[in-house]
Amino acid sequence: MINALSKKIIATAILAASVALISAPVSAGDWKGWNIHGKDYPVGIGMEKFIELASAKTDGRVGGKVFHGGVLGSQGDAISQMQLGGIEFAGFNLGPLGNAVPELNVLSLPFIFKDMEHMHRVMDGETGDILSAAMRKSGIMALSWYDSGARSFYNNKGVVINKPADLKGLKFRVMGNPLYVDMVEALGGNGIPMAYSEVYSSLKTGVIDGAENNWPSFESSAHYEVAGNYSLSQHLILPECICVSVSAFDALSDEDQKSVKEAAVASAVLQRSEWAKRVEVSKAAVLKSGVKFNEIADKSAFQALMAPVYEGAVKKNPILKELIAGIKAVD
Ligand code: BDP
Repeated sequence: MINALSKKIIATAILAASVALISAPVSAGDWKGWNIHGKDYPVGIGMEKFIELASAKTDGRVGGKVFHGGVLGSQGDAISQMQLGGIEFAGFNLGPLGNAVPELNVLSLPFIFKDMEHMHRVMDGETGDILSAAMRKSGIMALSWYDSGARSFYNNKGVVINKPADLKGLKFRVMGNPLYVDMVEALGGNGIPMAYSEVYSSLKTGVIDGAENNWPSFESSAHYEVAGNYSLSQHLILPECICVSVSAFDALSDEDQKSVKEAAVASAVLQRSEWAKRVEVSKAAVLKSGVKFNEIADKSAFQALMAPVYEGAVKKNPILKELIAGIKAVD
């Protein structure tokens, strides 16, 4: 198994190699894909399907290999690599991508979506198109949206979270986006940004008291082995994407671009159904292991505390105001 340090060394070497390669664009038949999860995780299954279909539909003019398990580095590394031309496609979470594309931060506003179906309607509608267009400017484009469920808090202190005061004084790992630090602080806890690969050992050694994620990641990362309480706050419903590098995509013929887009859309249909199944499987496995789980009957106290997070985000990026209104206007 590759540890965090070797991953970092590999990522740095790959980043250096990518920079060296900028002047020599990769052939479209040799695309490199980044995935933080394992091959059998819904994102991995979707990405394999994407590249298989892309190859079939373009008679092999587009093709490549998915590097699973985060061996190409963290998402932050992978975003830079894609912008530099070292990675051509990826299954990115749109949360940390907000650092590169401010418009995407609208998705990281806690409780912005009512549920998964609402998120789908928004992402498959006008807001999704606006966000896609904004992403292109960063050199990264979304070809289709993947599911990543709803994120909830878990901890290793035996705390059953029912109200914001229950987070008081606890250190929760968050993904790399300052909005998440603001979110946890507004609830009374401490938000600690940290790479995904470091969370398991940090929970185990007590560097952090908890983290937040969906059922499948809570299970596949084995965090449930070292954090025995899961409280269903569902504070973030963050979509993911099949993203490609704009320069790699633009180098394709119109016909191949269309085929690659179709491959991504078809892979998303598969990924979403795999996702729904995996949620149930992961939840059952985690509960069977003895993790204590609680629903939170009334989330209004959590939601009320988010007002300053929204205000701060809009102040920093006024464009978010319109995007929030766009999402609220979708039923
Ligand atoms: C998972 C996402 C993955 C993130 C991870 C995290 O699928 O993209 O990197 O959470 O918490 O749910 O970092």
